[in-house]
Amino acid sequence: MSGFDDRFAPNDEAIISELNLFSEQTCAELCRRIHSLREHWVQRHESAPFFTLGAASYLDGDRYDAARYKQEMQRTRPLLSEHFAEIYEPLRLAFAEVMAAPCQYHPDLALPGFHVYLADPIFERRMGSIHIDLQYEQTGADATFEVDLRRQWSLTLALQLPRTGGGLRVWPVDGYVLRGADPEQRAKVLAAQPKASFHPYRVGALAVHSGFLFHQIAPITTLHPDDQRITLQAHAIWAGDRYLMYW
Ligand SMILES: O=C(O)CCC(=O)C(=O)O
Ligand SMILES: [Fe+2]
Repeated sequence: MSGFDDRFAPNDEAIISELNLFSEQTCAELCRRIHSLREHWVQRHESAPFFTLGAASYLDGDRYDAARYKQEMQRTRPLLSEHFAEIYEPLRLAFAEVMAAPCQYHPDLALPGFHVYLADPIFERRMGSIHIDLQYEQTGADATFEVDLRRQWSLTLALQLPRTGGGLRVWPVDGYVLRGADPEQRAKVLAAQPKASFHPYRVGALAVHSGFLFHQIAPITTLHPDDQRITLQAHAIWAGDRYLMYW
């Protein structure tokens, strides 16, 4: 195998890799389009302005409701395909090229979609949990494909970032081996580790990581009233002879 897989195996020190994919102009246009579809956003926080556009296995998946991921996928797929057709092919092809392996979308898995955070003081404190990415287990597709759970990648492409920037906090702890541990034990291991490092995103660049190191969306340093954090979100998992790309 070549490319990313060699250099960014789980536990590798090189945590996040970056690939320039879209121009700032394209990203701005994509954000305008995302806003024009606002009636289709789903609010994911009880009060704060955190939304998604598209079906997300970690939010709509099996863990909550076996039918919801499918329903949300069916509701949003035509919308995403129609309005974002030009991003899915470049994303898939770029990933396939760096991985030197085929990659496909599949009708049983949701297309990559979007996280949208609008300005709110709460996001200076916290924007998301400390977690690892085990999304695939929530898709309900595990019976359909034979996948290698350990060979997966998490992809984020920033389309718009807060004025003070945005990115990911990453702890050098492989959470996969701790996935069965109780929260107390996990917290103990995390507390014993060095501080998280901060990995800034750049607008238009695709950030790729294994998803297995504990990570968390970095809070906004200083909020500005017009701040927005809009990202394209995807995961890829190895299915024997190709990667499946989904959300
Ligand atoms: O938005 C991001 O920067 C990453 C979000 C994330 O970690 C996830 O959705 O699993
Ligand atoms: Fe994640």
